[in-house]
Amino acid sequence: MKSALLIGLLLCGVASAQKNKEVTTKKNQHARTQPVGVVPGQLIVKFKKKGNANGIFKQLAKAGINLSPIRELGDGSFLVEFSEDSGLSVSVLGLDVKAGGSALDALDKKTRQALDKLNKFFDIEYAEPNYVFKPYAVPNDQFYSLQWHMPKLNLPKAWDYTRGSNVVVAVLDTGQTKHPDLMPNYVTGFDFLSDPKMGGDGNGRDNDPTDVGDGGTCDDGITYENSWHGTHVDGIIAGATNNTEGVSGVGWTTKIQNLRVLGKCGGSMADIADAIRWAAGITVANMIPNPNPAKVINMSLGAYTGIACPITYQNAINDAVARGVTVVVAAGNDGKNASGSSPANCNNVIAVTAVNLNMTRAYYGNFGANVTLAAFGGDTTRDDNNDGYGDGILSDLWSEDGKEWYYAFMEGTSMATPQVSGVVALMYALKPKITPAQVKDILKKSVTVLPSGACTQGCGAGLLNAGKALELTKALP
Ligand SMILES: [Ca+2]
Ligand SMILES: [Ca+2]
Ligand SMILES: [Ca+2]
Repeated sequence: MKSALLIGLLLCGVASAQKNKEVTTKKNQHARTQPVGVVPGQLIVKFKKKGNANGIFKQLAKAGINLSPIRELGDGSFLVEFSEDSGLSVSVLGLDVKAGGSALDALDKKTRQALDKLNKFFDIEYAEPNYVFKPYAVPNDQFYSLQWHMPKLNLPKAWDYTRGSNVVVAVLDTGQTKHPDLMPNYVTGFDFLSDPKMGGDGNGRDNDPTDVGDGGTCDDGITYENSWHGTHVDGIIAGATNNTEGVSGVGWTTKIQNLRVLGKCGGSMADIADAIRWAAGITVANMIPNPNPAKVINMSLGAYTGIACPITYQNAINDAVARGVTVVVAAGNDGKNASGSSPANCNNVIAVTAVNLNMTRAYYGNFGANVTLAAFGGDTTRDDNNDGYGDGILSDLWSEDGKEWYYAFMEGTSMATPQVSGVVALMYALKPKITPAQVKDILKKSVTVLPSGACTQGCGAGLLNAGKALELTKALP
């Protein structure tokens, strides 16, 4: 009998499972606006006296400030164009408004000086930039307001860059379900479980990645309930968004490829290694080629092995990364150093640990030098935001018997990892040629630094910052 390394789910439990119709329907947040830039080459100017605008434009020109009116606005001010020699220059996305600062502080020095000059001019009541206001893309999904992790990850800003463009994320997990808030974003997956006992679907590998449940009594003598773990992970990445139902995903049009590698009592590394390669579009023996190769692989799975990364894992991961695929893995829920947790301790991966709503390391989150960064895993025993629910991550789920779909808060590095995978998919959507090395570099550079003392044992570079990551991605050549 060959021994197989069994990989368990990094699942920390379900706190408050809610049935669809019974969840408190809080009002959605309204789209907020704030100045995010200015129209280049334009200002709004108001003169003190009405009726002599042409004369004042001429006087300004004599002083070296060439303004030409585009139109008069309703309050008697003028929208004007200025020529470059007037010393005014700003770009649309050039404003980096600091906390406590203003958009004016964020203008470049030359423009500030020119505005000051105009504002001191005797006949001018005021001159100001023509700000660009944009709605933060806030989706209309029913329970978006309970998804506290979304704004805290700066996702609305990321959605101003892209909401996805059909980038495929392969989710190596328990398989897919017919959850209505998820199905629109599926592409063809596969059932990689070669052991029919683990699969529970009467056969070995087949082309139906349906999650038939992973409950049962295992070698440890414990009887596990069906987890529907893959469904919850899928929803975090790409729950059908802006459809007025349920939750929102990190990517609005990101595609999910469910590769079923976890069944009853877990899944084997050999199956997982095959799934990693197939996801990346690499030929796998006795398998049809993947019709929709993925750019991102999400593995909210692992085990505390206490050993170095197994070679089988490392080789499969290396092959996928060599194909330009980014591999995102959970750091594990052992509350220990991730150096003993695989695949988090493999090279070439992005390993994700979990923090609470208050940005301190979650009690279960693995830590240490192998961790790349943190995202929100939450803690369902706390309610720091006083919304009446434990502070987990809200996503799609089913009742234990698989008969009723609903939405539920869960916690774990399993929930933090798909937040990173979802953002990585947005990065690929914006720059399809981005490399895994660039992805990792940008994720680390763009983090929100954790508060002092929040993770003394090491949560990597800090907390995932989606908006900043997309901004840096946009700036790539
Ligand atoms: Ca099967
Ligand atoms: Ca939805
Ligand atoms: Ca709460």
